[in-house]
Amino acid sequence: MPGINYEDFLDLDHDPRDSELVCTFAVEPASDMDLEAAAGRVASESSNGTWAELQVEGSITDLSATAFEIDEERGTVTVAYPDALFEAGNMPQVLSCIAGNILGMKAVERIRLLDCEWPEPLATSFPGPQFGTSVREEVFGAGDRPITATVPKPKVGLSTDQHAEIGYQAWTGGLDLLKDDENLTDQDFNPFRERLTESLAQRDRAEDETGERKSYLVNVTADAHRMLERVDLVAEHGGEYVMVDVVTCGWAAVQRVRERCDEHGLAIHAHRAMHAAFDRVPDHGVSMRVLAQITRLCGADQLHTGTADLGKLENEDTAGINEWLYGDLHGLRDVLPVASGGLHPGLVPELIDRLGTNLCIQAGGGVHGHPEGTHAGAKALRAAVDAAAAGESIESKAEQVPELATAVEKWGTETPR
Ligand code: CAP
Ligand code: MG
Repeated sequence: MPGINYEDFLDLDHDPRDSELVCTFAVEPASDMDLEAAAGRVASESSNGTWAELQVEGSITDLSATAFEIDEERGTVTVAYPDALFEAGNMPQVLSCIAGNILGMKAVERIRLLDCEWPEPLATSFPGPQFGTSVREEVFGAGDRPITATVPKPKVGLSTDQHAEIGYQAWTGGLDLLKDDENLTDQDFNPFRERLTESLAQRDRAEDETGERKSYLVNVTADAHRMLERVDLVAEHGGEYVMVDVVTCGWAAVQRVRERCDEHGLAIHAHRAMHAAFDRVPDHGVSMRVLAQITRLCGADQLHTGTADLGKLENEDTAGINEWLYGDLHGLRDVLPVASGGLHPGLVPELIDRLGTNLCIQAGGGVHGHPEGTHAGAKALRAAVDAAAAGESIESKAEQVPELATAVEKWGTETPR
């Protein structure tokens, strides 16, 4: 019977079973409570306990979580959850346990879900990515260089023809991927179906002219039913990818899209707009590390994880998250990290020094803001990536590629804000 005493959810001698999900929380207890008392409440409220005495007839399945590690110095609590608490393959239900009511409970002033260790039964109940980092080779034949992407700017407002023309200029300038921006979906000025067909037509033209593989990250973000219709359209018109704003869409919708993409063999590019609502305040919420884990389990192939603080947006441990995304997860495929946000050619050498080449590098303003326009901006970014991947200095490359010299002259190695 679930303990009505929070102490029933605390056992510092507990040794988690291999089948248990282990979650680490940063916890600041309420002023009238110590960390141990808060720990019992966190384990209780996130599994099967409550505050009131319960009169329950007969036996019930014991699904109680156990707070088994308390680190007073770090201010962390580690909790083990029995496998039977979770519905296999149901990410919303898992999050309703480990990132649900406890984030608002009065027993804590602040609480942040820092990290999860996913046990095999639960992890493998999710599909994971279909391609992961293999897209670099399987889709683009990019060898060991990072693949490159650009998003038309202004982020919304361009017509379909302007959008597709920018794509042509970027692809023929040497970039691999054209990406929709996170808030471009199906608006009157640039409808989804027309943008898809016109951009793919320009993609085909650019492939013919360059002899290189090119692709398009069209944003299918919408309600789940409409997203599936858009995924089908992408497949029908010969696309290789769909882009999903995974946080604003919700994990249930992401799981449905992943199933549909499996049927069509389409890769998923995950944009993380709204993640900062959960992960920016350092001592409360859900870490980007955990959001990346959820995204991998639900099956995205590529995920924005930041620029290791080189770009315009706040980042959390980009390199550490990327390492986790590459690492083994009970045989599930890995994920290709996407570095984006304020990047331009002058930042590429330092970016690759910090994050390596198993990466997608995306630049919007850093391509279209080039003094000679998109095509030159694309040439500059591609040249900077080729040089860094080959261990050549950007200065030496800039002597061969004048567009790169212009970009470096304009932006240097500054981080835009
Ligand atoms: C980048 C971007 C991306 C951000 C998302 C933007 O444009 O298109 O959405 O990179 O942030 O709208 O800002 P720029 P993150 O290249 O012009 O900055 O990658 O951190 O999720
Ligand atoms: Mg954007």
